[in-house]
Amino acid sequence: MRIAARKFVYLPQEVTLKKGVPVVLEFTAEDVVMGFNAPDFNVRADIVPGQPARVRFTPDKLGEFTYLCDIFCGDGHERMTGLLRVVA
Ligand SMILES: [Cu+2]
Repeated sequence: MRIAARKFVYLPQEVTLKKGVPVVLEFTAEDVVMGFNAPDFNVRADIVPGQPARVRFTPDKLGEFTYLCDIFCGDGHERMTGLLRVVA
């Protein structure tokens, strides 16, 4: 599953995952270094332009979980979030 990060959004902003099913999220950054941090699942990555970043994990709980950019990337940084929806 691919997610593009650019100032100051992730596209798509929401992804739906299945509980108990391993997933690989691949992030690309278009302009500057971004972060991906999903504290509910203990996963994070640096996303460097030109170098897709992959994170692997297995969602172990149901619900909606916000992730965020944890590398300051400019004026809209604080608003830069996305949603992981985990369904059965
Ligand atoms: Cu940022």
